[in-house]
Formats: sequence, structure tokens, C-alpha cells
Amino acid sequence: MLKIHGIPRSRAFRCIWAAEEAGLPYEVIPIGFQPGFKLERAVTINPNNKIPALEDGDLVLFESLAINLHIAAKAGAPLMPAGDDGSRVMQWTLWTATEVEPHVMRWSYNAYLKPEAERVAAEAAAGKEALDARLRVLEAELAQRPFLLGAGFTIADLNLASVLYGSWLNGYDYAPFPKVKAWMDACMTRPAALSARKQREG
Ligand SMILES: N[C@@H](CCC(=O)N[C@@H](CS)C(=O)NCC(=O)O)C(=O)O
Repeated sequence: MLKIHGIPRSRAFRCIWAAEEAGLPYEVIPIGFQPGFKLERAVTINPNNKIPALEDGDLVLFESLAINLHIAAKAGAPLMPAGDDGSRVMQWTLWTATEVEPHVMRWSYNAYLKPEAERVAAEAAAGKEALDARLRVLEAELAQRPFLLGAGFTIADLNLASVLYGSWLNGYDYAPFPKVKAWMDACMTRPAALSARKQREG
């Protein structure tokens, strides 16, 4: 049984979705936040004191996207393909973590996450400008195939879509990127995604 430490309204959502997609049994060990974004209790299982963390038998992992690669590897293909496609999964996952997530977060904090008085419009605009540049790359890729690697959904799609999810749900302008929008809609309405979203969105 996978133990996902965290709450659905956090990056643990990504791991819940991955476990659902993999069809693996899991339980969520709820560790959340107090007002002020301090953890309610120490996440002793994660040396960074952050969520999520995963316990799989003796293995303990942190970093949500790495956790997802582990979960997908347990399920195997098609969620985690082998060979060159496995390398493409790594490429897209690292692109997500380094090229996409920082800009998503910069926009998100300043567009809807922080209390209104603390939001800085120039920060939101800078995040959007940088994210739009990455979405142009993604739009060109998705013009060639429906999912990142080809005809089928893989953990690469899940990792990227789950990082874009908050922006997609909270008013980011995807109109200039119709292929990205259609791909996001398809990813976020898969049965496994809906099951994870039900835990998060209620
Ligand atoms: N890169 C890490 C980020 C983890 C992270 O920042 N988690 C947030 C919740 S979504 C957290 O625990 N924040 C509490 C804090 O930073 O003190 C991952 O993807 O797992």
C-alpha cells in the first residue's frame, strides 16, 4: 500500500492522481497547513519538512514529480514507457520542474494564491510572460500529436498537466494556446484525474 503524506489541496494532488492512474492501492496521510502556510505538524518523513512524501515499504521519497515517476514505474507501460520513450518522459518531467513550475508559481501566487493585498501585479505579469514562452513551445509540440509522447497518455502528461492545473482552474488565459487548452481539458477529465480532483475540489 502506497502512503502519500500530504493533503489533496497541495502538490500531493499530483501523487494522488498518479496512484489513481496507475490503479495502485494508496492511502493519504493527511498533513496540512495552518493559516500562514506553516505545516500543521512536522513532516518528519521528509527532511525538507514539506509535502508530499511517499512511503512505499522501506522506500521513502520526496519531490512530487519523482514520486510520480516511481509510481508510474511500478505500473509500467503505457503509463511509464520503456526505452527512448522513457527518456522522453524524463525530458518532459525535468522541463516541467525547471522551465514551467517556477513561472506557474510566480503567476499563481500573484494572481490568486496570496491574499489580495499582498499580490504584485508586475510579478504576475512577469510570470505570465515567461510561462507564455513555454506554452508556445508546448503548443507547437501538441500540434504534432495529441499527447506529449504520441497517441497515448503517459506520466509525462500527468506531471506537466498537474503543474499547470492550478493556472488552468484559476483563470490563466489559455486562449492563445488552443492545442494546450484541448490537451489540458483531456488530461484533467480523465477518470483518474476526476477522482483525484474530487478529493481536492470537493
Ligand atoms: N518541489 C517540491 C515542493 C514541495 C512543496 O513546496 N510543498 C508545499 C506544499 S504544496 C509545502 O510543503 N510547503 C510548506 C513550506 O514550504 O513550508 C515537490 O514538488 O514536492
